[in-house]
Amino acid sequence: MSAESFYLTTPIYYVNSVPHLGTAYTTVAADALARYRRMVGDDVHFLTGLDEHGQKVAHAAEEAGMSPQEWCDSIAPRFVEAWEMLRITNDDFLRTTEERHKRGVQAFWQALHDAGHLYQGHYEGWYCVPCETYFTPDQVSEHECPSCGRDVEFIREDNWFFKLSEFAEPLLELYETRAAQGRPFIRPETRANEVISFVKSGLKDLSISRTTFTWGVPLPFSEGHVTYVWIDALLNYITAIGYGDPAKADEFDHRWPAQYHFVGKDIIRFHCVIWPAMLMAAGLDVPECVYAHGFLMTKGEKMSKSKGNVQTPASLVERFGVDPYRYYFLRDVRFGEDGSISMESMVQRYNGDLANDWGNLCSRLFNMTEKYFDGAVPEPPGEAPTEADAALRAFADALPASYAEAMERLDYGAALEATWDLIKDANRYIENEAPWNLAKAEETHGRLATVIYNALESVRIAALFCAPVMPETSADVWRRLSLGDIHAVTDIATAAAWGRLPSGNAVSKGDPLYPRIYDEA
Ligand code: ME8
Repeated sequence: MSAESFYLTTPIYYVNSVPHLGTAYTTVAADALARYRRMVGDDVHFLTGLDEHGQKVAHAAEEAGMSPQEWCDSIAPRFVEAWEMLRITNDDFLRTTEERHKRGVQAFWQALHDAGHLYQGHYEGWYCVPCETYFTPDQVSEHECPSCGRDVEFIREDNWFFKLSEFAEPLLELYETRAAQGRPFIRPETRANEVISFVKSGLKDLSISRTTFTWGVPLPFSEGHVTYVWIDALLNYITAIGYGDPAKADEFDHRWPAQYHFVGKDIIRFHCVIWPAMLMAAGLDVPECVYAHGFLMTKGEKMSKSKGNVQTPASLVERFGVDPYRYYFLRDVRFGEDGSISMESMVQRYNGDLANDWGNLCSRLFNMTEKYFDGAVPEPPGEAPTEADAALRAFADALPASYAEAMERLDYGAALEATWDLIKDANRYIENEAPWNLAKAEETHGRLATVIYNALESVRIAALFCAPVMPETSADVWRRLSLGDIHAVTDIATAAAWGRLPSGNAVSKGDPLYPRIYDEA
């Protein structure tokens, strides 16, 4: 295993409902990064999965008249299907009801128990089941959850507690040192302030077990206690790669710590406070970065299951296709910030960026190659490049570095914009060079070959950089140019070097990549 390990994760989603645009958003973003990192040669491990324990899931099962396990088994395939539909290339899919996970959770809490990080105590306070979160009396007014607004329950239980309060200083030091080293633990950095002030305000010890229901992983050292769902769920990031299994010690050492945990900003405290404290207590490294993106909003409101304003990814994929779906969310919403989504802007992006710019470039070029060169990539005669040739090539040459830099910042929008600079210049180039005029006279045929070659070469390179976000159409473009499997590329910068498109390759026209959508609403 010589390549660099690149381990990234999404949250594991609750199975109280089926996949929706919000959960798909995080998953698609992580997938685009995973695909890109494979294309730069990293040894990528991309994990997603399901959070199947806790009261919320138990309630959903009860309402459906099923056992919790039956309920989970009925919902899990919906996630698997949705991720397949969205061409998600996760390397693993963890369900917290799997033995490998339960074993790891028990090993972890046994270790913390043995090391003296836990004690038994009495918990009295509020609990929000939809958020699976404890709240103190001063955080709650009128029985309303301060996070989601729904009713909270008052619970009194004899529980086990984790001495979270002892980790305030080490956590603050972690945030500070990492920021000073230029590799912040919490990104985007604007979100760090919220976490820092929360930790500075003082941390309370955390109740880590529940005794009033049974749908969870039993604590190995105390009968009648199941682990609190969040501290069960967070552990998925290490149980999936072999924590707690001596036979997988090498895999664990190779993969951990993770490069990225992708999460939404709603669950930042769990990931930036509780999780690193748990890891520190166990003597394990903390992840490189927790990246908390913003919310997708529709008509000014957070899109959420509880607000009932969620749409299924399938309905949009049916209308637009899978690549345009992926493109829209990563191009139109600035990753890290909240973003409004609407059908209107999706149609606009589709018709403008995809049908007009990218799809049209491919169609007209493939057509002209067929018409003027019998459907084969022409051999350019090797004349000195004109200013326009040089300008087009400059866009292509600049792309690998600007794309890499944008992806380092997880600025998918900027990465796509850099790709569009090349696509737009290729369109401009064709307009200005007017191959249809060059085709009229014998003496301009050499120039015609150069122009078509350069434009096709731009298409080949643009498809490479579209591939992490739009895997299907990029692979299709490469197939039409008789090139190999775009998904097998492991050195994108070398693959993107100008002039690698072989002359003589058959070019097939095919159908338009993105047929225009006329109904604008
Ligand atoms: O919180 N916009 O699971 P969950 C953007 N099981 N992203 C959204 C979104 C929106 N409107 N709505 C949801 C859980 N998400 C726990 C996680 S991890 C150890 C346990 C995404 O099913 C976003 O990533 O409620 C958010 O953090 C996540 O779905 C919450 O998923």
